Amino acid sequence: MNARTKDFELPPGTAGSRLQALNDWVAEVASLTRPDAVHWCDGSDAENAALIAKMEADGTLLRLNEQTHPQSWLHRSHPDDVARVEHLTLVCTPEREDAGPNNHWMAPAEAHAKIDALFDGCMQGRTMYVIPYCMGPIDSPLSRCGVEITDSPYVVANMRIMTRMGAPALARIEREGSFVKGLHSIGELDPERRFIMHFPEELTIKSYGSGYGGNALLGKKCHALRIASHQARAEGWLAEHMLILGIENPQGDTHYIAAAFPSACGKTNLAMLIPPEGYREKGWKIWTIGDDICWMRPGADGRLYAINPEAGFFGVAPGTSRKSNPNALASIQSHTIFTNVGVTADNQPWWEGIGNDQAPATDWRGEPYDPAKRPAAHPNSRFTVSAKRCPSYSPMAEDPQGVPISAIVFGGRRASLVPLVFEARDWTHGVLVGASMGSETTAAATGAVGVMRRDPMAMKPFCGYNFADYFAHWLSFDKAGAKLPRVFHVNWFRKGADGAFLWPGFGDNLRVLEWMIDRVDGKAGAVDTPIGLLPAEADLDLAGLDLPAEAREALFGFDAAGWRTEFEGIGEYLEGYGPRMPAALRAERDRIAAALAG
Ligand code: GTP
Ligand code: SPV
Ligand code: MN
Repeated sequence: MNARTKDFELPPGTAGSRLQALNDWVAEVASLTRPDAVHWCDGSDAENAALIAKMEADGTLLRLNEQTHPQSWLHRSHPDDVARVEHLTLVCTPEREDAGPNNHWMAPAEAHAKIDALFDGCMQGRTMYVIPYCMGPIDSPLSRCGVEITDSPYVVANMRIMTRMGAPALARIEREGSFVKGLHSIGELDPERRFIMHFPEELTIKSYGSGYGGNALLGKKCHALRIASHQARAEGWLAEHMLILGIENPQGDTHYIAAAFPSACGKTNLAMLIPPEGYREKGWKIWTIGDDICWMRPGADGRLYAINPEAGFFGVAPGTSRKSNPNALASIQSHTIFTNVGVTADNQPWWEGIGNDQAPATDWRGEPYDPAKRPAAHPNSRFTVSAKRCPSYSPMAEDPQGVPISAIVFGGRRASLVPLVFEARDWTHGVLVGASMGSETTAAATGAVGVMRRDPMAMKPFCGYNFADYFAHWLSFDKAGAKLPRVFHVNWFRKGADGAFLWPGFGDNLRVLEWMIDRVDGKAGAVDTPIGLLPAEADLDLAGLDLPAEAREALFGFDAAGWRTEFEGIGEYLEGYGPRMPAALRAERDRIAAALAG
C-alpha cells in the first residue's frame, strides 16, 4: 500500500497504540481507505452499547423481543452475501506450489494490487474500527493475537463475542510486538467485487466485499485456520477445524477429544451433547471446550494439549431445538446476535427445526413468510453468542495450558458405504483416514449442496498451504516420546433405502464416544478389517435404541467391494498432489488397497 493522497489528512486518533508498527499500519490503511474517523476498540460495555445503538438506528440490527430474548438482535445480511465464498478465497504465497492444488492462488504482488484498488477510498463517509484481539485465553502461551481493521460495526460486535477483544489484547500485542494484520471492508457488498486474500508469509489478510461470517470475522477461519495452519507448520503445532469436548464418566474421570467434521456436519451439536437419559442417570457429563477450531501442540509429557482459540459460537441456527441441542438453545436465550433467521409476529427469532409451536411471520429477507417462496431462515443462518453462556462450557476452556487430547475423530456426511465408527490402527493410518475423508457439501459455502467431495481433515477450505505438506506435517508428530491420541472416523449421516438417517445421532452419539474412550483405556473390543477396527454390535451400548436389522447391517457392516472402489478414488485423489505427497501415506493407502483386493 502506498500513502497516496496529498489532500487527505489522517483522522485524529490514528496513532492510538504504544506500538509504532501498529500505528504505522493503521495510518497506511487510513491513507488508502480514507475513513472519516478512526475508532480504536477497547471492548468495553459502553463501546458495545454505543455501537449497537448506532446499528439499531440505521437498521443494521433489529431488536428482538426484549421479554423473551433480552439483549438480542437480528441482522439481515445482503441476500447475495450469506455464506463463505470458496471460489473467491485465495492463498497468496510467492510460489504457487506452496499454496497447493487445494487452494486458489494468486501471486502476492498481483493480489495486493488487485485488492488495494478495491480498498482505495472505500471507507469515505465511514468510520474505520481498529480491533485488537487475542485468539485463545489472554494469558496462554498457545494464544496468538491479531488486529482487524474494518468499516463494519456488525463485525466489531461479532468479534467482541467471538474473540478476546479490546484493551487486554492490545496490551499483549504491544508487549509481543507482533500480530496478524487483517484488513476488511464490506465495500459495496457486490459479489463481483469480492475477495478474501491471505498472505501467510506476511501474516496478512485482506477481505473485501462481504460482511458475512468466515469472510468478515477475520479472527475465525482466515486467522485461526488459514494463517495459523501456516504458522503451526513452521512452529510444530496444529491449527484444526475441530470441536473440543470433555467426556466425564461416572467415576469422575474426564477424557478430552477433538473432532473434525466439515462445515455444517455436526461440530456444534457434538460439542454441546446432552447424554441420553440412561447415561445421565449413571452420571455421564459432557463439557464443551470449543465448537469449531482447535489449536494443539505437544506438551512436556508427549501428549497433545489443545485450546479453543475462540471465545464464542457462530453456530448454524436451523435444526437447533430443545430436543437436538438444548445447550445451544439455552445459550441463545439472551445476549445473542442472530443473522438471517426468520421472526415471529411478536419478534422472536424462528427457524426451520426450532421445534416450538410458534410460526414465522417474516422470512430472513424481511418479506412476509411464504413457504412456497423460501424458508423462513436461510439454511446457513447463524447465532453469535459468548461461550460463557453455554451451560456445558468447561472451566478448562480458560486454562492457559489447554487440555490433553485422548482421541481425534474425523467424520463427514456419507449417505452410503461408511460405517458408524471405526478406529485407525496407528498414527500413520489415522493420518490417511483424515486425508481421505469425504463429505457431501452443505449450505455453509456458496455452491451446490449435497455433492460428495474430498475434504481432508475437514480443512479443504481452510488449510493455508499445500495439503501434501500438511499431511507430512501431521505424520511428523509420530516421533520418539510422543503419546499421540487414538484416531477414529465416524459417520452420523448414513441413510437407508427410504432416504432417512439410520442412526438417531445427537445425544445418542455418546454411545459411540463411550466406545472410543474405552478403546483408549483398553477396555472395549473391536473387529479387525482392512479399513480399520470396527466395533461389533455388542461392543456398543445400544440399550433403549430401536435399530432395525437393515440399520444395524449398514452401521456396523463392512462392504469390501464398496471400499475397493472407494480406495481407488482415494488413490487418484492423493496422486493429484504429485511428488510432494509423503511416501508413507501413499504406502499406507497401497497396503490397505492390497488388503481389500486380497
Ligand atoms: P459449522 O459451524 O459450519 O462449522 O458447522 P458444525 O460442524 O458446527 O455443524 P452443526 O453442529 O451446526 O450441525 C449442522 C447440521 O447438522 C444441523 O442441521 C444439525 O441439526 C445437523 N446434525 C448435527 N449433528 C447431527 C447428528 O448427529 N445426526 C444428524 N442426522 N444430524 C446432525
Ligand atoms: C464454517 O463454515 O465452517 C463456519 C461458519 O463455521 S464461517 O464462520 O462462515 O466459516
Ligand atoms: Mn466451521
